[in-house]
Amino acid sequence: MINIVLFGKPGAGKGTQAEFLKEKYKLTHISTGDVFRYNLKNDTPLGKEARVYMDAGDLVPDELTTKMLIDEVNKHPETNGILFDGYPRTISQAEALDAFLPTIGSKVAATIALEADDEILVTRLLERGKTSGRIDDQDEDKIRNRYQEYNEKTAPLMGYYKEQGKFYAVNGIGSIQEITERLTAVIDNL
Ligand code: B4P
Repeated sequence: MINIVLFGKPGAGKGTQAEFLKEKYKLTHISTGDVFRYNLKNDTPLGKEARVYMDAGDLVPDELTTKMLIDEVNKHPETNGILFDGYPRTISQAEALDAFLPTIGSKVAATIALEADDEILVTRLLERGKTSGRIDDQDEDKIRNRYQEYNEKTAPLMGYYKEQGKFYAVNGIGSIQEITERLTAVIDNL
């Protein structure tokens, strides 16, 4: 199993790139944002709990997110590997993943960050907000709050994975295809 964590600020292109990488490497793509949005749409108990955080641009509490993530991974026992998109987003989530994966005989192979400037990303998200229907993409204050959450809670993960010798960064600005090529160059050398 080769497990890859796609890392980056909101709107960095994790979901966009995951669509290509999952095909190329035959990986199971798990986007915590997508799983939450599915639950929101279907008004499940999990969706009801997550909605208030997501709509405000806050992170959903770790315990709820990690339980959901583990349930998703356990749905794919035969997989070649998992492409984690949007998880972990806190040190506590990273520790939970490092505790869980060995229980299924696995580990994180690499964490790859898509790097991009905040101002470009805010513009991307506002643009997506015109058509996505996502409340968290439609209001600049909520978008800025997502960057604050990232800086406080998610950015420290870079140090966490650097200490493990598993951190790689690629330039997230360019055409979608150029960025896919940068990511595959990293994965092919793992
Ligand atoms: P996510 O769904 O993970 O969303 P994201 O940060 O918006 O996006 P991503 O980086 O995947 O960007 P995308 O490819 O779509 O999270 C949403 C919320 O869910 C969080 O705020 C939180 O509340 C909750 N949540 C999720 N995971 C959690 C966790 N682990 N813990 C706690 N809470 C959690 O790209 C964005 C836009 O840019 C698109 O419109 C795309 O078309 C465009 N784009 C992409 N690449 C481009 C390029 N190269 N050039 C130009 N535009 C590009």
